[in-house]
Amino acid sequence: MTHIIDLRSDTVTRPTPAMRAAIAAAEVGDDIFGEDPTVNRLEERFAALAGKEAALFVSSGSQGNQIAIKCHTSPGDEILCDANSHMVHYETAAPAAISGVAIRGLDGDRGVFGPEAVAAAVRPDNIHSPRSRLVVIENTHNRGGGTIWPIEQVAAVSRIARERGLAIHMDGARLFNAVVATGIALREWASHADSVSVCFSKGLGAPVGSILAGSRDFIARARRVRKMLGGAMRQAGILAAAAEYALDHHIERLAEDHAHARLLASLLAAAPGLEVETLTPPTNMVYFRLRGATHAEAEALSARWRARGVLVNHTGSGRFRAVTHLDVSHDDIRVAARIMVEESATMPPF
Ligand code: TLP
Repeated sequence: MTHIIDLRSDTVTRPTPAMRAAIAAAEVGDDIFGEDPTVNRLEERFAALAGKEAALFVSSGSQGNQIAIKCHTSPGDEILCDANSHMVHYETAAPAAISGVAIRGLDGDRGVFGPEAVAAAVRPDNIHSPRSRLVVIENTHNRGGGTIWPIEQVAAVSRIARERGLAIHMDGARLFNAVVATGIALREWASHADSVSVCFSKGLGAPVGSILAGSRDFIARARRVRKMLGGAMRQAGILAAAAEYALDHHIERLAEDHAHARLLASLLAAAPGLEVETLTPPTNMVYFRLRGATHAEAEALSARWRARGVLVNHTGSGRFRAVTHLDVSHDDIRVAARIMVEESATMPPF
């Protein structure tokens, strides 16, 4: 059987035997009664790590973002975020559907925008305008290339947002990748935001779950919204145990994923037909294109890779994303790169 090397996302990891043992041993209770000791411990621990008063375990990164938006806004408000954000492209227009808010997409540089963009986008207090209410920072930035926001830029955006009376939410689905790559602590990143969400089910290798942190009052409201969305769970400790295991064992190793991404970028850059966007990817994502190819041609190449056991995400219009994670080894990266380069060489020049 072909050995599959799955680079479509860091969401594809499966729990390790040790993580499964932690899941099996988890002490549980009914979390809607507030009686799951493992969930309670995870929430307290994460709140402390993030320097916030409280935290809430949620089912997914999207749910964490949407709960945050609903708690920070009222219908008719507007939120500001980079135009290439996850919540713009991949959350099914949930801000409009769930919170009744509009999104104003800012023109960031690989997902990063500055205080001047926020200042220019904040609406005047005028009965014609939506009320600008929330700024969302995605860090690391997915479609931007796994980009890490410079911490000074986070601080500057946060400062202007607060001056203008806007709240700040950080979509930190992969914030631990930024922590490991920069050495800047989670609480420092989070200090510039009113709420922060982090995923356990991506590079950290847990099967399910994300967490949202903020003030005590914010999290009390978030708990109600989570219930409204059908996201309150019962013996969720079996999932929280995996998340706790990930906090204990899978953070430092993200550095390996980053090294693998750099290796992959350098190997792919050697192929004449492939155009790698960043030779030194900042975290665990490599974005590249098949030079001059149409969407259909890129799909054809992706099918050839798949036939040889290498799965890569074609994000559209000839742009590919390969993501490194816990389930791909150094050798896998070398094998995958060789197959990708060989197959791309069989494509006609476009
Ligand atoms: N991203 C997924 C896909 O949805 C694209 C991926 O494979 O990268 N914020 C960011 C920045 C994300 O990248 C994602 C997931 C989420 C939020 C949502 O997390 P989930 O999938 O748990 O809802």
